[in-house]
Amino acid sequence: MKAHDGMYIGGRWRPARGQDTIAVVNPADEQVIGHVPAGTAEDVDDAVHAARAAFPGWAATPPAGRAARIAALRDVLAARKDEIAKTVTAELGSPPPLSQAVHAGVPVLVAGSYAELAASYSFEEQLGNSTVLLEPVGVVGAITPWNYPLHQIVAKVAPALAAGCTVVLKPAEDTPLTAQLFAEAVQEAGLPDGVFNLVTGLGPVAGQALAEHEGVDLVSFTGSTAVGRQIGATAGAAVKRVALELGGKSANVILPGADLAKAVNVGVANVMSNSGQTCSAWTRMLVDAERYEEAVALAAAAVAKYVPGERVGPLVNAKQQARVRGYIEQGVAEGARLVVGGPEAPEERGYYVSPTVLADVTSEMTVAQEEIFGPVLCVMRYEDTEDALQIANGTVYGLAGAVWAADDAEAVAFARRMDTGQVDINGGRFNPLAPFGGYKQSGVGRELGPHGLAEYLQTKSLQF
Ligand code: TXE
Repeated sequence: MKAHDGMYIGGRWRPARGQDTIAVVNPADEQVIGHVPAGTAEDVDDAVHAARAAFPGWAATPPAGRAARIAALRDVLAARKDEIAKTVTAELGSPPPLSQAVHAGVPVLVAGSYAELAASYSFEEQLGNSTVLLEPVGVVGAITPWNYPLHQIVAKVAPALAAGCTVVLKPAEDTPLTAQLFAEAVQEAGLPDGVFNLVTGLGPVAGQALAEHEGVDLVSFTGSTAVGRQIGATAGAAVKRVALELGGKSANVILPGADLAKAVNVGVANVMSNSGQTCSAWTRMLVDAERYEEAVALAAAAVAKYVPGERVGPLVNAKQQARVRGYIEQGVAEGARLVVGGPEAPEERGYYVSPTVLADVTSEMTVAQEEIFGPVLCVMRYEDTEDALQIANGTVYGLAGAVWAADDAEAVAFARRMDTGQVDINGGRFNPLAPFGGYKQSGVGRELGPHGLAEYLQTKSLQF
């Protein structure tokens, strides 16, 4: 795999300040496929300076001009879709069709939506005798995870650019090659030097230096709750803006009148996609007592079709594999019924985990409370609608969810009472304009669409 041995700073690839590198591993066969530089605090400092220097010019570029550059970026991402998909498959292990459709495809939609929003958004509004100006926050420090390597980057960078901010990105150490491809795309799209900068490196070194840098005005982080808490505290102490997109434990609520087979099959596909490494995955399936065993059987049959190495890829690394296997063991130890799958690794090579269904899961169990981040579905029984609501809302998280009912009105009535940021009603389709983000400990702030753009703006009012 092609890998740059420098950082993309100020519009060019420059040598890293330090000598250390990070090996990039293909999780499907455990082979090293490349090396990238491990950035230091000095690299981060260089990148922040470049972003600061570029900020006044980019902020002053009329929205239509910014929109044109974002549209050019979208076009490059679209033209290089195959290369992006191959790179994601190589460093994340995702099956090629998923890489094409989701990992390479969705960022084109998101970048396209921000090309349009940059041009159409109202950066000025009139309130009585005041003119309210919505101005870019400044330099954004973006820290992204590996689970959707390009989407996570574009979901932060595109709205930041649309708002008039400049960016320093520190991508996940597991998937830096996709981030380097993105930097190439930025260069090819002709964005002004320093508007986007990339520093690869380790979280506790480069990531932390970025989060703590006083030249950064807003930190946008997606990743674990533990690191998010730390970044939130650092930002709080410096009184700087922060957006956190953290974990989830979303409920797929199947109400008594719903089409059970459809709800179960779509629910299983949702959990198995990307090997379960999706923060918004519907990992808890809630079914009424009467149809509970039927649902478990349907789920088991659907999960059995997810053959490791074919329809479902490995986990990203050995640590995540061990963690997910540990959760399956713990679930069984705490009384869950293992229906299919289990903690044994299905392949000798590669960080695979068997697609697994745990039934008879109750809210007290660890697997019902903590984010597993693997191909593991927990099926839970409820007695009545109030019980279902209590179970659905009974975690510290609130990122996404689904409700299935006899009709949309019934599902919407239930969804209104859910403490969660996004709910799919009787199915639902991806909408790049729909705000995405957490209630409770799933995070702070929203990504995507106009709400995602607003995160990168600050408000000034002029009184007349
Ligand atoms: O996350 P980390 P990990 C959850 C999921 C998963 C768990 C652990 O449950 O099992 O987190 O994954 C950077 N200062 N999610 O260990 O460490 C790091 O380099 C600044 C949910 O991979 O949080 C990477 O770029 N940055 C999730 C990013 O943080 C630091 C996606 C995420 O890594 C840092 C991924 C520090 N001290 C994991 N330490 C989602 N919400 O989609 C690490 N980083």
